[in-house]
Amino acid sequence: MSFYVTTPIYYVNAAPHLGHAYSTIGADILARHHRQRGEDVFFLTGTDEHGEPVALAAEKEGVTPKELADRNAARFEALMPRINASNDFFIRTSDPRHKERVQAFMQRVHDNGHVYKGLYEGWYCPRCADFKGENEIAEGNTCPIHRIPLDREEEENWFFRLSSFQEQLEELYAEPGFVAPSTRFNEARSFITGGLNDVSLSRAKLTWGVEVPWDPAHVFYVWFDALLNYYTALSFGAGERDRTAELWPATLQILAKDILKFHAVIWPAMLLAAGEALPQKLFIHGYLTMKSETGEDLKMSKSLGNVLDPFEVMDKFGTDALRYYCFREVSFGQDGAVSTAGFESRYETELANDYGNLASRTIAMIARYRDRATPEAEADPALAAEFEGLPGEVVDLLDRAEITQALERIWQRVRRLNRYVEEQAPWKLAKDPEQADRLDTVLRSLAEGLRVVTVLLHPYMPETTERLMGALGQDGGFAIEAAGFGGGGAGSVTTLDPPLFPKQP
Ligand code: ME8
Repeated sequence: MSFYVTTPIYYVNAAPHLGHAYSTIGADILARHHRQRGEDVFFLTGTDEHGEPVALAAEKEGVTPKELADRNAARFEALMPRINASNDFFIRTSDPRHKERVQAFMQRVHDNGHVYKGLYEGWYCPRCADFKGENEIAEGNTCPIHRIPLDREEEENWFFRLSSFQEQLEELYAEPGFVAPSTRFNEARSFITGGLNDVSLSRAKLTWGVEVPWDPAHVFYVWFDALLNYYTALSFGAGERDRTAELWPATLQILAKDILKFHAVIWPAMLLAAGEALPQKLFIHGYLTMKSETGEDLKMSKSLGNVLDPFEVMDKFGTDALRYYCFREVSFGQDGAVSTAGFESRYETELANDYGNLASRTIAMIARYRDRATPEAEADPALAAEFEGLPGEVVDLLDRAEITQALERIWQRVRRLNRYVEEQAPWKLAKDPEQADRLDTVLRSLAEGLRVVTVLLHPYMPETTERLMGALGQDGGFAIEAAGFGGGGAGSVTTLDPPLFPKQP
């Protein structure tokens, strides 16, 4: 079984920020989870390098678009190992292999009769690289996302006959499924039921892009080139051979709501126009927001300047803490505010106290009372009952990309284990030789519970969980089958030094 997951490809007009890390970590958590299930996973991310957003930013900095793209693509590429993203490939749309595939694909769309030449006139946002419909224009002809004046554009373009896919797209949206969560599904469907107009496919004023093969005076409008990355990458980025036939269509495409229209409407229409299968599902997450200078919660974005630097956060708290925080604080699928104070508070109360302390205490008690050897005793059936069905719940939730809800279920058990320590008070049992068997049971149960949550937390916090698994002396690995309570061995523990989440000075 294969699982092909993608993130948007990010514009190289500036350096990466936490919003980009967020989508990528979300996709990574799912990729790692599906690897735990033994599936053939392919995880793609990369950079979107053509078009006006990049050309304009380069002009402003006095460099060529290629120079700017090289500089910033390197930053995005460096972000991936830094956030522990396990992407199988990093695509850059300036890659000649991508460009060649875009031309071949679009030639097919052309030959199938879905393009024509026409005159475009309308309002255009150079930052979105998007022509705005009448209902997408903010006061004073400004862009509602970037809050900059829109340009009035008039040019001769090649058009894509989007309108001719009206019926097929209505069918796609007849039943929920293609887009999640349901609010986004409804929004996507309303774009379609509102009636589709043909869209520009090329630009004659720009040179920074992929040449239109049947009219080299034009380059493709950047979105056509960009969306195709999901498809082209499989032919040259998935190993020695072309793996398109095995991996296409994508299982899951992750993106934020800012680019819903392109992915939910234009993208399936392009695929239909070329006779290709559609992705199985698009999951649309919300925005990470941050307080602006005026105290408003605004979408974190390069142009608004209210960004949290993921590198700084990771330097201070570690990569796993960032990964955890993002998906704990902001429910995947909704908007949510992040802040340094919120981050520090979760680090302290949840990572250092709930999980880190549980690990340190459990290991310390096994070391002290049982000379480092986890007792062979059977685990407590009452505690086992509370873990019953947990792996299945997590699998079901992650099948629906409910990353935050799955984390919450796991964390409920982390908290349960802490209460178990308090209830059982092993330090009291240790004082009474008649309670030796009970102490064995309690210590074994704690080690086992900790092992189970650690297997399930592995996709969220890969480094921490590996370290803890080593310290527990467990070698059962991270396969999802290992998440059954009672399946662990009687490992020999090692003290965690430093602790998993050291207290911050
Ligand atoms: O739109 N909160 O690139 P982009 C959450 N190149 N996610 C955020 C975010 C925030 N504040 N800010 C950015 C583009 N993102 C196009 C995409 S795809 C074929 C082409 C994430 O650099 C989120 O995934 O503006 C969003 O959809 C994406 O970055 C936009 O990145």
